[in-house]
Amino acid sequence: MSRFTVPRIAPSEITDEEHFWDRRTWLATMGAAAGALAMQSKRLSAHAPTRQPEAPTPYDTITGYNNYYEFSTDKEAVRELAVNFRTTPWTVSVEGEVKRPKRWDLADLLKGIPVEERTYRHRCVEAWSMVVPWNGVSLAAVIRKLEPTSKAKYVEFTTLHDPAQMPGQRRAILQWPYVEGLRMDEAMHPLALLVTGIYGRPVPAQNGAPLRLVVPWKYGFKGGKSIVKIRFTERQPMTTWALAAPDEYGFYANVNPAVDHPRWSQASERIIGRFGRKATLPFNGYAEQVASLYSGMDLRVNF
Ligand SMILES: Nc1nc2c(c(=O)[nH]1)N[C@H]1C(S)=C(S)[C@@H](COP(=O)(O)O)O[C@H]1N2
Ligand SMILES: [Mo]
Repeated sequence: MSRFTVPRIAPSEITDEEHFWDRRTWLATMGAAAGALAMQSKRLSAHAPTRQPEAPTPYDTITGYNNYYEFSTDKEAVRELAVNFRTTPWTVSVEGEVKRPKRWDLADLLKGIPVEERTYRHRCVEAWSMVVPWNGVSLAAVIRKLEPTSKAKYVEFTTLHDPAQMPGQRRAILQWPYVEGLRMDEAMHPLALLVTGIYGRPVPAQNGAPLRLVVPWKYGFKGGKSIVKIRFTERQPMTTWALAAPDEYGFYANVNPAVDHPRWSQASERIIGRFGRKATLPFNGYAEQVASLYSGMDLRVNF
C-alpha cells in the first residue's frame, strides 16, 4: 500500500503562528462569498468583513487541549497518549447510498481536491472556544467525487476503533466506535471541511489525524476525528453523543446561545489561551451563511 503523505503547502509558505496574522486575511467569515473561499482569497481580501478578526489560538494550545475520548477524557493528557498513533497506511471505507462503494486509500480519496486554508472559530459544547487555522478539503467536493445516490439524505462519519492504540477505548465511556453525522445539505455546505492540517502542518493525532470533520457552526463534537468510514444513508444516523445523552447532545448541535445545555449556560464562552469570556453568537458567528439551512425548524426542539 502506498505511503500516504498529507498534502501540504510549500515549506516557503509555512509561517509560524507569530507571523501568521501579518500574511493572511480572515477567511472564516466571508459572508455570501463563502463558497468561493480559497481560490479567490486574494481578491476577496479587498472585501474583508467589517467584524474584528480574532487572532488564531497558538499552535501549542490547539494541540495540547483536546477532547478525544478514545485516548483520554483528560484534555491535557491526550497529546502525550497519542504520540505513537499510526496514520499510515490509512483507508476510508465509503458505504451505503453511493454509486460505487469502495475502500479508498486516503491519498486517492483526496486526490484532485485542492487543500485550502480556513481559519474558523471552534466552539465546544463545554462553553470554551478557540480560533483554528485549519487546512483541509471541502467536504462537498469529496461528496461530489463519491457520487451519492438520490436516496442519500444523511452522511455518517466513523472514527477508527483500535483499543490497542487508543487506551480510552478499553473502557466503555462511550459506545465505540465514535460516530457523527450530518444531513446532506449541511454536509454540502461550503464551510464544511475534511481537515488534514493545522497551521500548514499535518494535523496531529490528538486533533484527529489523518482526516477529521470540521463543521464550524456546530458544537465541536460534530467534528469526528480519525475517520475510517463515510456512509451515506436514507435515515438519520444514530450518533455517539446523542446515544450517550440524548437530552444533552442533539443530532443538530448548532451553536445556539439561546438554548442552554441542561447543566450549564451556552450564552458565553471562555476563550482558551486568553483571559475572560465572550458572548456566544448564533451558529457560532456563521448565521449569515448557514441559518437558511434550518428555516422552518424549531431549533429548541432540534438542538
Ligand atoms: N473520535 C472523536 N472525535 C471527537 C471527539 C472524541 O472524543 N472522539 N471529541 C469531539 C469534541 S467534544 C470536540 S470539542 C472536538 C475537539 O477537537 P480538537 O481537539 O481538535 O479541538 O473533537 C470532537 N471529535
Ligand atoms: Mo466538545
